[in-house]
Amino acid sequence: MSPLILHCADSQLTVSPFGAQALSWQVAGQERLWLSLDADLDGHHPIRGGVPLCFPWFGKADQRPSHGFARTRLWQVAEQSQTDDHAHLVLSLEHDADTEALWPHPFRAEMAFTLKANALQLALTVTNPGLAPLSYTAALHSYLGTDVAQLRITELAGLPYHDKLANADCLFEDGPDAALPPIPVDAIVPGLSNCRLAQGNDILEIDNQGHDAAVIWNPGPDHGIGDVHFGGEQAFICIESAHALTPITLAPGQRHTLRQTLTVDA
Ligand code: TA6
Repeated sequence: MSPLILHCADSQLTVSPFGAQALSWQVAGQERLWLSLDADLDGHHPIRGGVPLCFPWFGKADQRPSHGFARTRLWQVAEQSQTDDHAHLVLSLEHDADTEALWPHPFRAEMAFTLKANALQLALTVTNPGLAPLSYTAALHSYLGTDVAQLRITELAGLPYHDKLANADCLFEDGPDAALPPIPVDAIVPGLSNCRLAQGNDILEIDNQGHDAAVIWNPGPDHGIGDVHFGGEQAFICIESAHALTPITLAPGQRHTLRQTLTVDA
């Protein structure tokens, strides 16, 4: 279960087959993802940080694991290739007796990672191999490294969102002094496709596709989450490409791809 490492030019991606989870993405030596110092890497529990996959459901579910089982399953290598301008890896997961005990549906999931010199493309494709419709929700739950004290995602200004903390529909503040987002935050933002994390001249572009919402999450300092190391919440914001508002329903043989592309502006 050793991590898989991809290289392209000056960038490096580390992926855990457990959960098909990106753990580290470095561009010119600078880490772009956040991984908790207290992350549990024993291959039994969700790994806190990187890009966990939420599938076949997003969020909590009675008696079943939060965010589904994809992040706690061992995925298989389905494809691996390398050219001058990108490295490509596809991991796959199919239904079996264990997944059917939690979710009685046939499925095939493929998680593709494409690493370019200054970009990382993430794509979760789910195919319905069965004879009945298949419905699911999903997210690419990216933990992006940032200094929360300086964080300001201007694309959120004035947008409507569902506040999971308050269980209320709200609007993000607008205006020059708006805290965007206020921390702690657990916001489902319908339709948001593009935003950027900017710190001085350093800009990370986030582009979501095949989603119905972006989810913005940071638990704030009083989180009490055992595997977020002390003070760790100051160094990340989750910006997720999610299909969380309504389920995706696939007819037999149909497939859907949920994407997120992260680009470091040169
Ligand atoms: O995507 C935001 C969220 O669903 C939050 O509600 C929060 O609980 C977070 O994910 C982390 O969930 P986890 O199950 O990984 O602790």
